[in-house]
Amino acid sequence: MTLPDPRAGRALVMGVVNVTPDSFSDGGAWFTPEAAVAHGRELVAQGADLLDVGGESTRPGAERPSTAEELRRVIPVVEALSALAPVSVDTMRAEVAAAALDAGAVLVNDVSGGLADPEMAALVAEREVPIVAMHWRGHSRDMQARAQYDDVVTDVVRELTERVEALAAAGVKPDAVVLDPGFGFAKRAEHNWQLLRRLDEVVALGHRVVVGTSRKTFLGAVGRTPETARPPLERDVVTAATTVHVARHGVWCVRVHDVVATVDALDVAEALGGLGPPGGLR
Ligand code: PMM
Repeated sequence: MTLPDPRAGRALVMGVVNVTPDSFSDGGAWFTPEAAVAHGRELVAQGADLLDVGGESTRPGAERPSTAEELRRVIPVVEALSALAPVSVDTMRAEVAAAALDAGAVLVNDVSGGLADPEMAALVAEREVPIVAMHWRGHSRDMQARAQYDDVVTDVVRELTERVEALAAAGVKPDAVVLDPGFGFAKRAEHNWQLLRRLDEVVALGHRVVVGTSRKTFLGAVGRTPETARPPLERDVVTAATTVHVARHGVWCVRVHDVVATVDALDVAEALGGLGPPGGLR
């Protein structure tokens, strides 16, 4: 399996397969390997272009699993799903990424952009695979304390640029670096909205861009009071509304839980006309 190229004006759909007992968005529903593989198969049938398999929950406040536990969760699922679709591995650990690449993964999705594990950049360079470098300021346990910005978009663009430079210094080619502004990671609601409004400034860096707004807390809250905020499983319609927006601003890929709603949203975005072909950005 290789990573697909999107057709002009259409973002790719990355379906989320969380093999975790405690993800905020789908709370352990696919925790056994059998359930995770069945879920991945269903997402592909619904139109996912690639599958993102992760074994560490990054919800605010989450504790980390051990490396052995993360490997145990992720590797059998990567192996099985790689026969069906291109797979990315959602991990901050080089050891897990290496084992997942051996098991068939074609993309490393590191929410820390190489910051959490000093071995990650060298691994990705050596294996010549693309890496998603997300904007990140520290582990989930206490990340919301780091949601301090002068201007969130300017600060995220600067910190992502520093990641690109650090990865390049380790030998990762610039066109192998996919950027992600990191919605919900060390960000309060207003920061996430600013990043959505000014997404063009991230796209203008000239890299492929992934966006992961799916079921995030700020979408639960939009238009509601704290008492009436939507729970995670009721956030797919508001997520799809953001998908129309980001797809029209030239993102390469959206990372989502609800593939059916996302394909619908991308049909609308495509009919409206995107602002640039995602495939042409590299
Ligand atoms: N969000 C989560 C996990 N992995 N990866 C990328 N590239 N971007 C994201 O925004 C992102 C991610 C957390 O969400 P989940 O618990 O629903 O998987």
